[in-house]
Amino acid sequence: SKNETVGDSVKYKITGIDPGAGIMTATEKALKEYKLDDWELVTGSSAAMTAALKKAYDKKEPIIFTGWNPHWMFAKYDLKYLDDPKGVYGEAEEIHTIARKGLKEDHPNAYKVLSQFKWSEDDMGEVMLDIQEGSKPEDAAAKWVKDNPDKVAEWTKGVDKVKGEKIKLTYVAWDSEIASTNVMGKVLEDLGFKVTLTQVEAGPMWTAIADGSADASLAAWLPLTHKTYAEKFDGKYEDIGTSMTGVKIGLTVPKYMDIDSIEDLK
Ligand code: PBE
Repeated sequence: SKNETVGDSVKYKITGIDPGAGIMTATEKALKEYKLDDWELVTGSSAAMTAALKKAYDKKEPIIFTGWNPHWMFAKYDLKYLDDPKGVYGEAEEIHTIARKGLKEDHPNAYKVLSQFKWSEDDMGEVMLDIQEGSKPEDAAAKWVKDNPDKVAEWTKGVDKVKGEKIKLTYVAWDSEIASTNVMGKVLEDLGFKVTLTQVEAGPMWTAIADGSADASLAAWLPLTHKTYAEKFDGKYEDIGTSMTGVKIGLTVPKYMDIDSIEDLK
């Protein structure tokens, strides 16, 4: 109806993802700082969130959700971030590669590739879209690696092949990290490593790097998104490279919604 508020139209719910994600912590903080006391952040998963987005979008219904880029959803739908005048979601974020202590000594060649890993939002977007359109993550990754020998050559510069050294990468089932982790897995495999990709929640992912049960993760978003984890495990992991800059998290809505700022949710 005409007098219906945005809150009424979405039942005061923000569609979230897995509870360990940094964007969930940031959103709880946003609800406090913007005094959105009536609002609830609903926990779920990346897959459930994008399914809810598709459902709403197809009917032009309102939805407010925890978005980030790089993500294929911005290629597929017309979306916008809500302005965040209080800066709760930080400025430009970066994706970092973190490793367990001792990786450099134990697996110098893996360490070198991981620390040289760097790609663009468009690169990652190709892999993500391919997966979204139905390819298996490992197939999409293999295709990208085959189609991008120059990039792979930069990451593997000065790296020697090995014979069956075991490397364990850990990640969370975020679309962006499914893409990056599978690509790196393929690159390491091509170098002769026996690679295991272990999918866990964000807390266990950071814990595995800190206690050495996993070798590396490409899924650390800093400085803000994973600040709590970085502080908790300070001194127990190594930050060995930045794979992407200028990434972002924030509350996101379809462009057909008539709001522009988190303050409009009041
Ligand atoms: N994300 C994707 C993660 C980091 C990568 C933005 C959903 C998070 O919020 O922790």
